[in-house]
Amino acid sequence: MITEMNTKSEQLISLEDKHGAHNYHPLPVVLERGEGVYVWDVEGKRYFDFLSAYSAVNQGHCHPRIVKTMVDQAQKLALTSRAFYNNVLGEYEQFITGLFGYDKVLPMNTGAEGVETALKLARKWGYEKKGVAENQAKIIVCAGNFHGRTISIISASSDSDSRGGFGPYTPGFITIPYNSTSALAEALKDKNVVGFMVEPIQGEAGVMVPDEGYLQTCQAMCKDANVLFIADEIQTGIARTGKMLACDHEGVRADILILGKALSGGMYPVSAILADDEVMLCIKPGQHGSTYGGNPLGCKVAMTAMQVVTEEKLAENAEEMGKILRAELKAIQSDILTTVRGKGLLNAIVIKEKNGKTAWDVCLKLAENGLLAKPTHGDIIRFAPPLVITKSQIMECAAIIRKTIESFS
Ligand code: IF1
Repeated sequence: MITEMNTKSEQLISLEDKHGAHNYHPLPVVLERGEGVYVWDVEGKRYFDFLSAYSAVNQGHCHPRIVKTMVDQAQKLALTSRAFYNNVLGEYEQFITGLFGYDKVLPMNTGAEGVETALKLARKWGYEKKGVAENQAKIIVCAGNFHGRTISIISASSDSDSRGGFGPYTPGFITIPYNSTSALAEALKDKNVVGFMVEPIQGEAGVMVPDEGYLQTCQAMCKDANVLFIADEIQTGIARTGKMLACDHEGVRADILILGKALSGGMYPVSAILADDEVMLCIKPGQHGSTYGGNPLGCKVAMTAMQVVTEEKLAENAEEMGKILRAELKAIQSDILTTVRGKGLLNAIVIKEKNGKTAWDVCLKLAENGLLAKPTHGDIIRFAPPLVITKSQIMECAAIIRKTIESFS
C-alpha cells in the first residue's frame, strides 16, 4: 500500500517535515530519478509521470540533449549578470524572437517573474503610449486564474488559498468571469484599462477549455479598445496543447506573450516575455531586470529545449496522443468519473466523491498502480504526461487509469 511508507521514503519525508516550510502537501512519493516519461522513487519503484512538474518537463525527464548542453555550458560560463554582455544572450534572443515571431524578448527566470514583467510592461505602455493618467492603469484578469504567487499576482487572484492572509493587495485589477466575451466587453469600457491577461486554458482551475473562438474574440475586442492582449502561456505553451502555443489553435497573436516552465525543458528556470518594439521599448535601461535573467546557462538550455520540441515534433505528438487518451478515458464506465476534458496532452478528469473516497484517494491508488498525478481543487485530477510519450505508453497508462477508477466503482 502506498500509504505504508517504506523506511527510506519515510526518513526523507520526515526530514522535509522537520526542516522545510510546510507550503506543500505532496503525494507521499519520494523521487530520485527521471528519464523520459518515467520517474523512480527511492525504493526503485517506477512510475509514469502524469504531471510533468506542472508541464515544465514537456521534453521528458533529463532529456540527453538538454543535459549535454547544460553540462557543456556550465563548464564554460554560467552567469555574468547583465552588467556585461555575454556571447550567448544575443544568439538566444535572435533564436527565440524568430521562433515565436516577435521583435524583442525580455529574459527572466520563473513564470511569476515573467507575469510580473508583463504587468509592469503593460502599465508602462499604458502611461507612455495610451496616455493613461499616472497610477490609474488597470489590468483585466479572469476569475479562476493562476498566474503565480507574488503579492501583485495574488492580488489578481480569486482563489482564497493563493490570496488569503497576504494583504494589503496591489490595486489596479478588474476580475471578470473566464470564457465570457460579454463580461470583457463591459470591462473594456473603462478607458484606464491597459491590458487583459488570460490563460488560453486555465490550468490550475482544472483545465478549463474556453469556447471555440473565445481567444480570437477577446483579442479583437482588445485591439478595438487599444488594450494589450496578454497571453500567459507558461503552462499551455511549448507544445503542451497540441500546437506550439495554445493561442495558435485560434490563430491569435498576443501583444505580450509570457513563457516559462518547458521553455527550458524542466532543466533550469527560464521565462520570457515577448512583444514588439512599440510595447517592449517602453522599458528603458535600469527600469527592470534580474540577476539571473538572460544568463548564458539558461539561454543555452532553452535553445536546446526548444530545438527538441520542434525536431521531435512534440506538438504533433501531443495532439495525437491527447486524442487517444481522451477517447480511452471517455470509454471508462464509472459512477465516480463524471467529466473528461482537455486539449493536446493537457487533460483532466473530475472525480465524484463516493464512500468518502476523493480524487486524492484515486491519486494514491494511481501511484500504487505506477502512475503519478495530483488533484487540484479537490475533485479534479490533471493528466499531463511528458509530450514524448508513445502510443503504447499512452495505452498502458489508460489501462492503469481505468483499472484504478474501476476499483473505486
Ligand atoms: C505552485 C499551480 C499549475 C502557471 C501559470 C504562471 C505560473 C504558473 C499559468 C507561475 C505556475 C505552477 C506553480 C506551482 C504549481 C503549478 C500550478 F498549481 F500552482 F497552479 F501549474 F497550475 N502562470 N504554476 O501555471 O510560474 O513562478 O511557478 O514558475 O506554485 O504550486 P512559476
